Amino acid sequence: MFTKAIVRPPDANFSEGLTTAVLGTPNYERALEQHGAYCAALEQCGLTLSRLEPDPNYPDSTFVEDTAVLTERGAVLGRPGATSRAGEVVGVRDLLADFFPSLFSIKSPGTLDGGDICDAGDHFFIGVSARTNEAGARQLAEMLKSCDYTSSLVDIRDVEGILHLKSGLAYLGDKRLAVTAALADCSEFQGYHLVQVNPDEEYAANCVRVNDRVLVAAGYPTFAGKLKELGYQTIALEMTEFQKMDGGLSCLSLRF
Ligand code: CIR
Repeated sequence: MFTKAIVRPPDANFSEGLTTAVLGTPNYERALEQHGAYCAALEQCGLTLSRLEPDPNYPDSTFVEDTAVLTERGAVLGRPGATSRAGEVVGVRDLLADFFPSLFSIKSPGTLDGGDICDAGDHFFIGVSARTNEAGARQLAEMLKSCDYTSSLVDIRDVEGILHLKSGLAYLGDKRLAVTAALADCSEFQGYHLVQVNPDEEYAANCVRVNDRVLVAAGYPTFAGKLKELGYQTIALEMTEFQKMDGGLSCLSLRF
C-alpha cells in the first residue's frame, strides 16, 4: 500500500525541457490542469501529497520520478543521465530526508533515472538505457540486494521508441506486467503474466497501479478494456501535454 507521494507541478518554462516527441509544444495552462487532475487521482487513491514548488531552473523537474527510487526498505537518490537534469536531485533529497532516515546515492560514473526502475514487489527490473548506465544499474542492484530484494537488468538501449524502461513496462501487481510488443519477449519477464499493449496504443503501457486502482492515460480504449476485463478499477487521465515532453503517468510522482 502506498500512503504518500511527492509531486512537482510544471513550471511555465516546462516546454523548454528535453523531448524527442514530435507532437508539438505543450500548452502550459492545459499541463497545469492535467497535473491537477493527476494529483486529485492520487488523493482519490488515498495518498497524502507533498508538493514541491515548480522549479524554473529545471524545466523537466515535474518528472520527479526520475530523481529517486523509493522502496519500503530504503530510498536511493538517482543521478540523472541527462546533464540538464542533474541538479533536480537536490530539492527532492531535502524532502526525502524527512521520510527516509538513510538515503543511498548513485555515484559517478553511475547514472540512473528512476523511470528505468520497475518495482515488481520483491523484485526490481532495472533498465539500462540512454539515461541509466550499467554502473548505475549495478550500484542500485547492490543496494537492493543489501535490502533483501532481487533485481534483474533489462537492456533497452536497442529498443526503439522508449526513453525509459517504464515507458514500455508497468507492474500491475499479482505477478502481472503491462508490456509493449518490443519488450514482450524479454527473458527477464518469464514467469509473469503479460498484458500486451497494442502497437497503436504503446503510450498506454506507462500506467500506474496505486493501491486498488490503476491510473491509465486517457484515449487508449483497448488497453483500458483489457484492464477492466482483468478486474482492475481504472482512472483515466488526460496526459497529452506531458506526452509532448516524453513524459508519462509514472514520471509525475514518487510514490511510497
Ligand atoms: C526527459 O527527457 O528527461 C523528460 N522530458 C521526460 C522524462 C520522463 N520521465 C519518465 O519517463 N520517467
